[in-house]
Amino acid sequence: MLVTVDDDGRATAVAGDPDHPITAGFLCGKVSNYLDRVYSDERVLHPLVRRGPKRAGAFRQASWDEALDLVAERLGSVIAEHGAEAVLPWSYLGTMGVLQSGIVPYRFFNALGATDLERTICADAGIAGTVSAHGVSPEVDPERWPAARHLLVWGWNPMSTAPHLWRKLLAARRNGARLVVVDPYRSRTARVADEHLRPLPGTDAALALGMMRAIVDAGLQAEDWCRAHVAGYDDLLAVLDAWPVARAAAVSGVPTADLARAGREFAEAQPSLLRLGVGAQRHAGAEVAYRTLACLPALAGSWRHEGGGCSYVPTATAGVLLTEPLKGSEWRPGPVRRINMSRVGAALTDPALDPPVAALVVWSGNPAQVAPDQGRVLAGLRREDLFTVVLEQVMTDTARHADVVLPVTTALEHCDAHFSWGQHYLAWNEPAIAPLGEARPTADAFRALAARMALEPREAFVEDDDAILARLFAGEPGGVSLRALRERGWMKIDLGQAPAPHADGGFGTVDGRFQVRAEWLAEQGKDPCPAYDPPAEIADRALAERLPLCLLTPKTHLFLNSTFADQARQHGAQPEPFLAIHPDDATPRGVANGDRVRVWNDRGEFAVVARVSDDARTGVVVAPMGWWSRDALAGGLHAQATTSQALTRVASAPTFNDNRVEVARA
Ligand SMILES: Nc1nc2c(c(=O)[nH]1)N[C@H]1C(S)=C(S)[C@@H](COP(=O)(O)OP(=O)(O)OC[C@H]3O[C@@H](n4cnc5c(=O)[nH]c(N)nc54)[C@H](O)[C@@H]3O)O[C@H]1N2
Ligand SMILES: Nc1nc2c(c(=O)[nH]1)N[C@H]1C(S)=C(S)[C@@H](COP(=O)(O)OP(=O)(O)OC[C@H]3O[C@@H](n4cnc5c(=O)[nH]c(N)nc54)[C@H](O)[C@@H]3O)O[C@H]1N2
Ligand SMILES: [Mo]
Repeated sequence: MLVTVDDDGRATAVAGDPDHPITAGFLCGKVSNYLDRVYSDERVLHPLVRRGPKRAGAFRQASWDEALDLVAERLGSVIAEHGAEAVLPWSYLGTMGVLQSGIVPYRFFNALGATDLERTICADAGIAGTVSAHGVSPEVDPERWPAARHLLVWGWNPMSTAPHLWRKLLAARRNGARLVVVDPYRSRTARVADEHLRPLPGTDAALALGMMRAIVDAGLQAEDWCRAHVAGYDDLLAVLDAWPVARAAAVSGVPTADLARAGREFAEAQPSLLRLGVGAQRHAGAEVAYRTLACLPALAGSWRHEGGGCSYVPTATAGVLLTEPLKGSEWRPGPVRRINMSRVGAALTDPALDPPVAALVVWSGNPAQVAPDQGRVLAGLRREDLFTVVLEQVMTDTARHADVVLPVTTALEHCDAHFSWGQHYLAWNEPAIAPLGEARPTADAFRALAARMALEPREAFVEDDDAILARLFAGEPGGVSLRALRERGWMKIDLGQAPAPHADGGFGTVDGRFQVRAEWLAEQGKDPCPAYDPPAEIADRALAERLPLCLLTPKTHLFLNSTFADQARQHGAQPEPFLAIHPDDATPRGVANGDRVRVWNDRGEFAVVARVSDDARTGVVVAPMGWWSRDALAGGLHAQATTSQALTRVASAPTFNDNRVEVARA
């Protein structure tokens, strides 16, 4: 992003860097008006201290000194009473900057000996599955995607959620590639695809097994390549024996002929690319599902060709900045307990938890909207005996429940280095303007707090951004030097990845071969082979009697999770949450388009406006996420009030889309 700053030091424009090979001069609908955020009336520009009960959300302005003293004193008394594990940090990637989100805040909690947060809310179940099969890999570089001739987009809505990568897919389409989307919902991407397969949620592994069986039935598997580069190839063939196409069709709800044709086309139309999103890994069996899905491009031999193979989160390039050694886990006084971030609702309300969570510190995240089982999360945040500190740019629903809000800078006001979720570049974040009001970079706020609490080792909190970055980049990770990154603003990570990185194997696994079997699971007595590991609630027939509909809560087009939902342009274009419901499900319930409906299950309920159309699949309703409590029709609650805190069977990740509900006219 390029920022124009006037002589008075005010930013006047933001634009995409035209030279950047991915951005190519274009900013997405979320950040193209980033200045509206920087200069928003909603910015928190001074420390705030709560007045009155938590529900009231009333605050008074305080000085940094007063706020820091208060936090230091309250955290100190929590630790004196319950021990440091009574302090729970909660954060995700509100910024992906390694300084603000990662290194410095982590130092603070490690030095305290606080509870360790297990951060798996996003893509982890799928990563566990794909890494088991590929090892750590750069996967298929998006800059190679235009060479692909067949695009299989699975549980991913890039037109909304990755508009820059979408343009690489469009380039492939201009070159003649066919686009097939696998998604129960007609997302924006599905709407413009050549073909749209609509499985029941959580049945993707069954669908993939059927597609692979169709490939083998037609003799289209890449036999020689698989014999050379796939460990456990015979195990895969044995699994497929049990998956006739008709069985896969019955489980997934995708018609037999469509399923079989999609499988054959993926093998025939080379180079073929499977690109996974996060959507299909939000159910109990998700790790197994992504491990099984990864077998499809291997069986088809897609990896032989430039632009062919499997892509998800390119772990080798995303992981090139080794922040772990700089986070100071060795300063912990001993082993600390772990709490999964998707179970924050339980952690804040479980009376048996010992020690209890007596203090919560949130940065770079908004658990009041993004964590499952919203009713429990809010009940926890409303505990008057919970001391909550939130470091934020704006008054989110989480911040409104804080005891102390510390104002932090936006990306225009601080320095950082960013990794990428989906492409191979590192980005430098040069501060363009001075911090607004009394806002401080998140890292500096934690440094100040550590000084107030006299945390050891002192040097860890004296070390400035430049010194930390110098250490992080000392070995020029991925061939990137800090000096070059700073000068240019962005640098491609070079891990020596070839145009077709795994054409001759070279996977990041023990023997360099693609691994059909997950030996790490076999050691735990679990089935190591590709399989259909069913979702929990979706596959529960007894529950389906009472709660017949599956609810999906994907991303919206113009918000970034809950970020930007407060901004006039984005909110104006997406003013209210909705529930997409198929006419076959709406009609028997007397629900017409535009009706207000009530959606509930045993965890909670919310009210929303129905959009009746076949954008939703029969049996599946869809309520995209991200709106704030003030946009809710009742009780400040959204679809998140119904989502489950249950985790995936392997990899301890959330199961947002493994969720049964019932709907009625309100
Ligand atoms: N505009 C916008 N962009 C974003 C974000 C945002 O909130 N808004 N968030 C960012 C983040 S944090 C992430 S992780 C990425 C995620 O980006 P995506 O991976 O695109 O995330 P989702 O929209 O959650 O899910 C994609 C699709 O999966 C479908 N889906 C749900 N359940 C299933 C299933 O069981 N099987 C199959 N096959 N499909 C299913 C949904 O209907 C949805 O259309 O986007 C990033 N970019
Ligand atoms: N139902 C349902 N729930 C979901 C998902 C879903 O698909 N469905 N998706 C999940 C996924 S993939 C993800 S990644 C999570 C996202 O969960 P979060 O990361 O909690 O999501 P955001 O709503 O984007 O909140 C980020 C916050 O960080 C703040 N922030 C930005 N920059 C900075 C900074 O420099 N310092 C500090 N201190 N704060 C900053 C922003 O103002 C914003 O309020 O949500 C998950 N929740
Ligand atoms: Mo995410």
